[in-house]
Order: sequence, then structure tokens, then C-alpha cells
Amino acid sequence: MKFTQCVAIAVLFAAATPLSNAQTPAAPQHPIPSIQDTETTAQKDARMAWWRVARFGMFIHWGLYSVPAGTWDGKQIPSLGEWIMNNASIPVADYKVLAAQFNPTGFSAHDIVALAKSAGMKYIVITAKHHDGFAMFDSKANPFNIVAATPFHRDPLRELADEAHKQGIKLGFYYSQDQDWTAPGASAILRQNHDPVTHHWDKAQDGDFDTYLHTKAIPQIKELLTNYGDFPAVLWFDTPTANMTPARAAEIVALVNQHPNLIWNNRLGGGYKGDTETPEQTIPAQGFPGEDWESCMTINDTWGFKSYDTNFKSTETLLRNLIDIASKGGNYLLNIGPDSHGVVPVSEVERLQAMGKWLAVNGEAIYGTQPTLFGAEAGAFSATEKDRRGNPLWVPAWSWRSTTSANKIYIEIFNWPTGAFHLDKLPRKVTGAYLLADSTHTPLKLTQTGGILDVQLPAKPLDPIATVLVLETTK
Ligand code: JFZ
Repeated sequence: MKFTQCVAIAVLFAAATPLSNAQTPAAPQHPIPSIQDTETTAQKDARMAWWRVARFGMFIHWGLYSVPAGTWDGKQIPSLGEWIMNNASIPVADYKVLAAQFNPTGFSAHDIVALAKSAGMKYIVITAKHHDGFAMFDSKANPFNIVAATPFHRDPLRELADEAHKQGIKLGFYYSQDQDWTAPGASAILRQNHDPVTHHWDKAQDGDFDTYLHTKAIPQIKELLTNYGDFPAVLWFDTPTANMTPARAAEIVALVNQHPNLIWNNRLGGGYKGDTETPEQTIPAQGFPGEDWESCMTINDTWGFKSYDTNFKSTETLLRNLIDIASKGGNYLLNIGPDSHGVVPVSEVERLQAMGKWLAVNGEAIYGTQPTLFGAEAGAFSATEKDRRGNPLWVPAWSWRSTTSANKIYIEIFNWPTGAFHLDKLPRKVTGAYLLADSTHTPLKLTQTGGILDVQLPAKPLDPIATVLVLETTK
């Protein structure tokens, strides 16, 4: 699609959307306005509604890199499994040989969607193409893909889309729009020094970026946006470099503008903010007040499967992370890395199912809730110590968190107090209290004087990881 046609569509799009001046933020100078530049707050609220209620999603990093699984030429390659081609400077031709060895007959879209459902996850985002340039879908635009280049000849994105429909979960696609280590001209950054300037380690990677953009990236993004029914619900871009100029990013925006319900993140580049902040492997001290944000995290230390990475976080850590993130108004995109057979590591399955058990009882305190009305419970900035960026060091506290709904305040207690749970500076009148995991919701004895509240608790918590105390409130 020629740039001129994009402009035409943008103008059309802009013309189509009723602008109510009062509510529309000033549009940064984008070559092509994105939906964020033109939609009203009410329109954004409607578009983001399901995502804001969801709170918990599954990230899936799966691709050719699951074949070497962290080892190359008999050597364990440090850092992320999905970066093995870059970290081991594997020549393009040698890496492409892996496709013939990739036949994940253990892959079951039904089981993976069922796992996400059983974990209490409301959406899935899978790597359609990661930095290595291998497409995990049936791409007519480029033959280096799972249908044309492997003995598997099946499209896992098609199968996931069908299952996601059947089982009622949203499906999104991750697409590495800028980095592509097997496409001539595309970007490649050296991970360890984070400088977004291209470093090619193989002549076969040299070429023209616009050629890559127009012959691979844009045609494939078009395929992903049009070949999977009303999916994707989310498009997850990543690692933009200086190559993703505003003009080049605008060409991609012209495509996503044709899918007005699509939610896309802040990693397109070219000055486009997208819809969601995406802190990685961290939970921001106080979230991103007023912003939609999503913390993405690995269960062990790699996104893509590594056969010897067994440093799996505990279910307690993962659940308390989810609760911490929800209490700060964010979403948790928790990753799984299937192996080269398409099978999810059992340690990841067990932890996700355990999280699902807790959410089956306590989900009311997470899904569709608002952030805490308190805040100090999450921790404080140190008056003396600095973090590695020289900012005051955040010292988290892990006794309890809180989430909110119209007429309830939820207290997720991690560290069970003896006797009573005490709160002061309570912003609402409490009319009743009970434990969410107590199916009888037996009323708990409470005393409230002004903003000070004490709730008599049983001797033992109902759940060692987090027991939810529900405070019924009136404004
Ligand atoms: C990127 C990818 O490189 C990685 O392979 C994985 O897909 C992850 C979800 O995203 O990694 C990043 C990207 C950006 C930052 C850090 C890691 N960053 O901005 O700090």
C-alpha cells in the first residue's frame, strides 16, 4: 500500500471520528494521527474496557530458538533463550537450518488455551515473529515460516485463534517490527549495551531497511491483522530503534488504524505512545497513575525456552506480584516458553494452575477492580539510599495490598496479624466485613471510630499466600 493511500485513509479515519474538543488531548505531530490522537476519552474507555477488567494475561514466547534451547555448539549461551542467534553471533544460514528440525507435534492449542483459562488469565499474547525473523504463522509474504519451512506445516496462530474463540479468551500477537536478524536491512541491537543502533554480525544481514519494511514487516503485519478473524485484540510491538522513524512508524499506524478496536503498546517507536506502558521484569513502585500499564514478566529468567533454566519463581511470588500490580491499577502479562515439541514446561503449568485456584476463589478482588485507596502499604522511598539510576531507592513492604470496587474495599493480607487487622485514615464508612474465601461470608466483628477501623480476624489465615478481607462500604 503506497504512502499516499495511507494519508488518504488517515484523513478518512480522522474525518470519520467525531472529535469533541474538550476531551481530546492535543495531538503530538504524527505524520499520520493514531487512534490515541483522535479518539475521545469516552471512546478510549470503551476500547480499553475489556483490557482494564482483565488484569491478567499469558505471554507466549515460542519459536525456532526453542530448538537449541540455550545451547549452541555444545556451549550454554548466557542470557535470554530467544536471543541465542544474537548472543552467539550465529550466521543467518546456520540459524535457518533449525527450521528443518522444528516439528512441534506436541503442540496443542486446546491445552494452551485451557491452561490460560485455568490460570484465570483473560488474554493471550503470542510471538508471531520475534527478533530472529521466523514467522510462527502461515505467511505468504515470506517463506521463512512454520508452515512453509518446517515439517510441521501447521499454523499455530490459526489453531490458537480457533480455540480462543471456542474457550472465550482474547488473543493478541507480538511482532518484532524493527529488529529482524534474518532479513537483510533490518535492525539488530547488541543486547548487553542496550544501544539501539544496528550491529550486524553476518554480511547476509546487510541491506536496506525500507526494503525490509515494505517487503516483510508491513505485509506480515497486514496478514496478522486480516487473516485471523476479529483477532488480534492486542498488537505487541518491541524494541524500536532509530530506524523506526516517525514516517516509517506512520506506515504501520495506517494499518492499525483500520482496526479501531485494536489495543497496541508503547513499543512501536517513531514517537507513537500507543495505549499501554510496558514495564519489563519489574513492577513500578507506584504504577503509572492515570495510564494503562502492563508489567510483563518471566516465570524463570528467560522468555524463550532454555532447557537448563530452572530458576522458577514461587507461586507465592507470582500471585503476590499479580495482587501488587492490580493494587496499582496495572495488568500482569506472565510468560510461558514452550519447548521445541510445543510442550509447556511442567513447572510453569503447576504455577499457573495454582494461581488459577486462588483466583477461582478470590478473583472478585482482582478482575475489574480499581487501585488502592491507601498506598503506604506498598512501601516507601528510602530517605538515604539511591537506586542504580541515582533516584531514591524504593523499599517495598509486603504485609498487605488493597484493591477497590464501588461498594467494597478488598484487603489482600500476606502477613497475617495476630488479633485484629487495623486501618486508619479510612476514606469510607465500613458497614460489614468478612473473608472472601469463607463461602459463608461469616460477618467479622469490627469497630470503627472515624477513619480508624479494627476488624477481629480468626487465628489462622484461610490462605497462606493471600487471604482477602472484604470491607463492605458506603461512600
Ligand atoms: C524485549 C525482547 O528483546 C525480549 O526478547 C522479550 O521479547 C521482551 C518481552 O522484550 O526485551 C526488552 C525490551 C525492552 C527493554 C528491556 C528488554 N527495556 O526497554 O528495558
